[in-house]
Amino acid sequence: MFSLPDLPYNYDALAPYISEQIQQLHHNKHHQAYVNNLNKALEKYPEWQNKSIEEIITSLDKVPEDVRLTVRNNGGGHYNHSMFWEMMAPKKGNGQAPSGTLLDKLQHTFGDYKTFQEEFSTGAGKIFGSGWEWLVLDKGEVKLVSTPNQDSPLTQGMTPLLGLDVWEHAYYLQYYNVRADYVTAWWNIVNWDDVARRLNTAMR
Ligand code: MN3
Repeated sequence: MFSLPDLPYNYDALAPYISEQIQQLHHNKHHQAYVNNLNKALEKYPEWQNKSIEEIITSLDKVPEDVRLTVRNNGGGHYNHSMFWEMMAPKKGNGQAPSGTLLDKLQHTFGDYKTFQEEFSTGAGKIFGSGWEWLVLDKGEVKLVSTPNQDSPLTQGMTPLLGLDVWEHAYYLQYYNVRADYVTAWWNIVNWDDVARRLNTAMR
């Protein structure tokens, strides 16, 4: 059975960019609900309960049909949010920026870091309704993809390196309808060490 992972920092650690109130609700209510709904959906399928969430997300087509959509939405929600908490970190002194292999990859695809940031932000702004903007590793190169709802790039064989939740529950209490302000603020708390670690693991 799946359980809610602890946040790797305090609920107020990402303020002022993401408020404590949003973090409390997002983690304790929304993420917890995905975990609860996933466990409930798998209740009568014990052979699926012992699989890792990655195994489930990469083999949704084999999940029993009567719970497949529930597992796709709630398993995806659990997987995406478990990563999302790690992909953020309290802002350090002079901010953080990608370096090393990660920076090389970004420059190869986008030309420079600033262009990557602009294209990612534009992608996040264009998502209609609820979904995620992602930087992924696909066939050895980094690129941007958007997914609707709680779908994961992992299901399509790509490795998520950095993801931004643009569901209204992720920002509305603080930024109201202005998603662009949330996206701009979020860059301050991207955990580049975590992104680099995911890239290095995926390239092994
Ligand atoms: Mn969310």
